[in-house]
Amino acid sequence: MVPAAAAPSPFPTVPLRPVEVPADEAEERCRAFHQVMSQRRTVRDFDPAPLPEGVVEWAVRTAATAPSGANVQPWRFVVLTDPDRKRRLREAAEAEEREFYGRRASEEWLTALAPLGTDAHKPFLETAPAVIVVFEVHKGPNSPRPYYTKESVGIAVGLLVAALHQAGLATLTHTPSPMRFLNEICERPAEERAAYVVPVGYPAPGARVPDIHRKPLDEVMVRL
Ligand code: IYR
Repeated sequence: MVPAAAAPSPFPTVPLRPVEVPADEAEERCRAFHQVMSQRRTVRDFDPAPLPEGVVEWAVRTAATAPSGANVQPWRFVVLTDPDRKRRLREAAEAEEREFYGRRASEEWLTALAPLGTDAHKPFLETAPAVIVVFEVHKGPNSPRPYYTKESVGIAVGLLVAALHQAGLATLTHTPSPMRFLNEICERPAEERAAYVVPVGYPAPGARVPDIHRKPLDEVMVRL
């Protein structure tokens, strides 16, 4: 049977403009992208050198191409470069982290973190030339109700990190908790809730990272 044609949408549509890649080049394109992304590492030791012109803007534009629930695009990216604001951010984040490492974290959690070498000191919040604070935008006087907010913002941050990485920049997805203090530092209204703090910069010369590895494909993919 011939499937019935879909009813025309009463809302405006435009032709899709697909990225055209010959099928016999698709695997190579995926492999090349994987090669670049497999070099991404979370970095905690930044060079204070400023970022090249335009990089943050293009990376945020890329992040904002992410799919989002009902196309609400419930994100806001606050780029902090001012040393005084970064210092305030570091002080407030370190106060939260002292609570976390000193009291709130379970032994199990601290054991899981041990190979990463993290502690309550967050000098990278000042040394990185830029810190992008990513907010979820909830319903407010000027913003509609979002849907699948965490999923949407998570995908956007993935694209942000990928865009910066392929431009040669290092990032760290830092998640202080709770994050309410960020509204004041970033001058954002109550309906915006910080979800990620992403220091960005070149890695410090000689920076080292934990000797940890990614799971092989057969541990992460199931084919049925
Ligand atoms: N937010 C803390 C703790 C922390 C938690 C996880 I899960 C990590 O993968 C890394 C750190 C901190 O930033 O130190």
